Amino acid sequence: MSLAKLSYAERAKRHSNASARALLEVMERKKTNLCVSVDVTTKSEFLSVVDVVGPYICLVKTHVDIIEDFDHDLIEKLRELSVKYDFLIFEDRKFADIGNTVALQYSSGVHKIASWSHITNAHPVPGPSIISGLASVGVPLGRGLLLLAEMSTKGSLATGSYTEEAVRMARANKNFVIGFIAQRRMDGVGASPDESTEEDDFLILTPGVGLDSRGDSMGQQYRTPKEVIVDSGCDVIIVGRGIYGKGNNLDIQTVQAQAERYRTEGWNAYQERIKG
Ligand code: S5P
Repeated sequence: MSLAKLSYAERAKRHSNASARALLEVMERKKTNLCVSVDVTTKSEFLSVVDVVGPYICLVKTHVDIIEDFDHDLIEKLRELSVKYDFLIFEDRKFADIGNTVALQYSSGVHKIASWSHITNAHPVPGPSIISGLASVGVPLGRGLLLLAEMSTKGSLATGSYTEEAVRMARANKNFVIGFIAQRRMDGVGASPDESTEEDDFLILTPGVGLDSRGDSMGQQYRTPKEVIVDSGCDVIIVGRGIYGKGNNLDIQTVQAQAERYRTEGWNAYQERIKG
């Protein structure tokens, strides 16, 4: 049976990585495959968005380096909200350096990402050493890594053999690499004809999702939850501005209504996929 037909609950049992399992379990428990990307620049806006979208999401995606008044109290409050509303945390750090440097960037500095973020991501561009560098910090903490196998932007270079190589790197590191940031399922991608990939179960988290717009003026491209979940077989929809608008005039009631709307669209699409 194709993995895309299995329920999130069934897939949770196939994962030994604690973060992958926890994410699939929370998706099933809360009936949501919505991840909200909270790309706002102040602590108070950040916490008000998370507080209002909390009930509708499985995952909060952060860019902590854009928050002007970042401090560890913000992380404490985010952790409290993640317990209160039952969601996981994904710092979208997009690591891209040599193993030794990324291990330091992941564990140390102002943000100490590994200490609070269940999931993070990396560009495969440096090759497998980026995975071993990050794994030296993340594996002992039960963290999970996503590789950017594709991107949502116009003219992205992450295509063809680059994407295939990313999937091969993931297959060789399944204890830590739990899936991809990508635009479609990656089942069998880059495998040699005699290689069995049936045991693979990579999570596909997909940004570039919007119901009211097809893109922005800086190369972003949007598809609907149905296109992403049903047509392309992805697992989690990542939505930013579709939910909180431009961020400079947050209307909390609209944010809540949009989160509810995307949650419903994403979950209906998933049900159509597993039943269809
Ligand atoms: O290919 C990608 C990968 C990522 S992680 N395209 C993306 O847009 N992202 C991130 O998803 C991006 O950094 C941003 O935080 C979010 C999309 O935001 P939106 O406002 O366009 O929905």
